[in-house]
Amino acid sequence: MPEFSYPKPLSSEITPKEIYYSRRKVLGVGLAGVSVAASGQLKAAPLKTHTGAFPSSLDPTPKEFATGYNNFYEFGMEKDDPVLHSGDFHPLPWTLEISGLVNKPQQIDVEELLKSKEIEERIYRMRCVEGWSMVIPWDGIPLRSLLMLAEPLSSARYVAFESVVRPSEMAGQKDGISGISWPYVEGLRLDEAMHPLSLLAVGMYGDSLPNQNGAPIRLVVPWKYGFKGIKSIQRIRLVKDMPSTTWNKLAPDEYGFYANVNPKVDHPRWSQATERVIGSKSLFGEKRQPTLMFNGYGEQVADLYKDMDLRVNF
Ligand SMILES: Nc1nc2c(c(=O)[nH]1)N[C@H]1C(S)=C(S)[C@@H](COP(=O)(O)O)O[C@H]1N2
Ligand SMILES: [Mo]
Repeated sequence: MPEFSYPKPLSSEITPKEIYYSRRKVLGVGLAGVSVAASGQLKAAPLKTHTGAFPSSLDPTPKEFATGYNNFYEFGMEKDDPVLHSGDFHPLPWTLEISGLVNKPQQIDVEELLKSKEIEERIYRMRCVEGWSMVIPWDGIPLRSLLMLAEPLSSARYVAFESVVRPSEMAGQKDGISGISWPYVEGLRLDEAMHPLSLLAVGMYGDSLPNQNGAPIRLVVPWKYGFKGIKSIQRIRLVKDMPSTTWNKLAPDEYGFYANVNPKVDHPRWSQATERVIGSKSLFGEKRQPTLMFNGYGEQVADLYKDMDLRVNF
């Protein structure tokens, strides 16, 4: 049992791809099998979505990759564990709590939120710290809209997020193998959380979120590594001090609080200069492309960090 595992660079990084895929049967025949086996749990419901403030011409990753190749350690540590083992998870009804340093604490009924006319589509790049990427069309509500409802106090400086704890429905919370102490927790500085790009997604590809992607509501912060995008959120608290975060607790020298995508700051065990494009094909197999500073969102977010040394605050 590994003491802690994440970004062990996954077997997919260290074994030749062909072997990895045939072993896990993630792709090809295996993937088709997965979608059939899992179709019972997807129960995707179409959402009313409109193109919002940030239209994009990026080409989305084929849906079967975005919903079949996942990190969601509550359901296991392999990329196909979430799609294979999240079928017993029941995301609705769901109450999202917003509390802490606010004037008006909120209990948000996510079933109601799913009917909201404010749901917009955001096609975002998604870069995992493990060195792979996708482009995902999310449907959601800007995080700032919900935070504003709660009216943060001036003493609030950070936002702390907590995922659900349900060992009876989440095998990875029962077996203890990952070494994570549940709930999975994440955090943002308040100005990052209020940035218009920060999204609470309730859907993807025009339908409600599949369990494996963080149903019924998850965070998406496109200029940061994927692990900041905490799934199946139950509680959001406005706080004074920097909250602790799951991967930072496990390996503080490898995963910082900020986790901004940065091709010039390598992970201690691998380079962050390029990324595997999941679901892509070239003559030579999967494509690799250069990783962009702030994952390509520098124009919108660089100002948030103008006085910071990004090597120290990685
Ligand atoms: N609760 C929870 N949230 C999580 C994770 C997790 O294991 N548990 N994994 C993170 C990581 S490492 C990534 S890359 C993204 C993956 O999101 P996706 O599977 O929807 O692509 O979810 C993040 N959110
Ligand atoms: Mo990740």
